[in-house]
Amino acid sequence: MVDYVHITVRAGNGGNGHVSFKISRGKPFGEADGGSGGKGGDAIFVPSKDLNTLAPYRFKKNFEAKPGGNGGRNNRTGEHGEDLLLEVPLGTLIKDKKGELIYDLTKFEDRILVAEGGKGGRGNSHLKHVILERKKLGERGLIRVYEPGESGEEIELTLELKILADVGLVGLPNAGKSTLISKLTSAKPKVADYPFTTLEPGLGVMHTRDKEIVIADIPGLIEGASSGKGLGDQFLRHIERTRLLVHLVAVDSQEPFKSYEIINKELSDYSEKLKEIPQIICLNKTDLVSEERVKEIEANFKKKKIKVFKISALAEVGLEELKKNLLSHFS
Ligand SMILES: Nc1nc2c(ncn2[C@@H]2O[C@H](COP(=O)(O)OP(=O)(O)O)[C@@H](O)[C@H]2O)c(=O)[nH]1
Ligand SMILES: [Mg+2]
Repeated sequence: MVDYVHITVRAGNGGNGHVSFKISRGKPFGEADGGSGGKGGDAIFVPSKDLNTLAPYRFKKNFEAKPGGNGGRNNRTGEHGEDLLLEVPLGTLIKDKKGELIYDLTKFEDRILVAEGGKGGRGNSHLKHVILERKKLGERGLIRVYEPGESGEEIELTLELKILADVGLVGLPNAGKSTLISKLTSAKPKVADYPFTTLEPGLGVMHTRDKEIVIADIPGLIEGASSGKGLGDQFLRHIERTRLLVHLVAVDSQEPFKSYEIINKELSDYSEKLKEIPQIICLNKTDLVSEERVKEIEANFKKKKIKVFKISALAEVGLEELKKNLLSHFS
């Protein structure tokens, strides 16, 4: 998954000022009437609802806004160069070359200007004082003065994605995370009977009457993930900013409680922050084992004073109660 890139962004140059003269009676040399250049386009970051990786920046590394148009005769000002809109997922951190944070895009309304377009140069109609000055100094004939446009700003940036979700979905591969997110939200992730089907965090939005809750499915967590094993460590940073974790444990596994502990160890090994996020524990796939077995597993959790929800994501059993509890964390 692409969630860390270096790019160079350049704003547009300003347009050049124009030199022209309007000939009229009594003005044998004409009157300066060249317009000024337009401002170069700005480079602006905007969050996009359609992106959840930085993939658009994987191969293309240089981005440039349009230059301003040159001034024209008849005092015509050049066109404003088109701004460059750089679309990134919500939760993108924009950092400078040294790694200093410039901005953290956390709202869809955010508009972050990172490089400003160059000012247009003045045309000769705006430089009459210069022409006069030079005439006074004895210059004869047509005096052709104009200013070139200023260069647009250029900046080297690092983009780093830390997905912004309200809820993170964790659990060993095959626990049923993709299945659950597809039932709770309108997301349509790949579901398969083998680990590592999902190679990027899946995002889904759960709609309620008055809220939208974003859920991120964090794939690839296995033992050792926090120290780089498997793919999970790449995804762990994406749940650092969630307020709640839904932790799925498949009851048809050999030792469900151990699966639970493995994930928690990876979370706390990765960061103190992850350890502190409240969890809703779900025993999933209850349709696959006997009721006695489910009770037995539940008892293991109870011994440690851990409340569990019993669900079957696939058969959609227990999901309403889970939803209700989940929502209570956000009211
Ligand atoms: N019987 C049963 N199978 C399930 C349930 N939830 C998920 N599965 C199956 O378990 C496999 C792995 O599910 P998936 O959602 O891809 O797990 P993930 O790796 O955690 O994303 C798939 O074959 C799912 O159909 C469930 O509640 N009951
Ligand atoms: Mg999955």
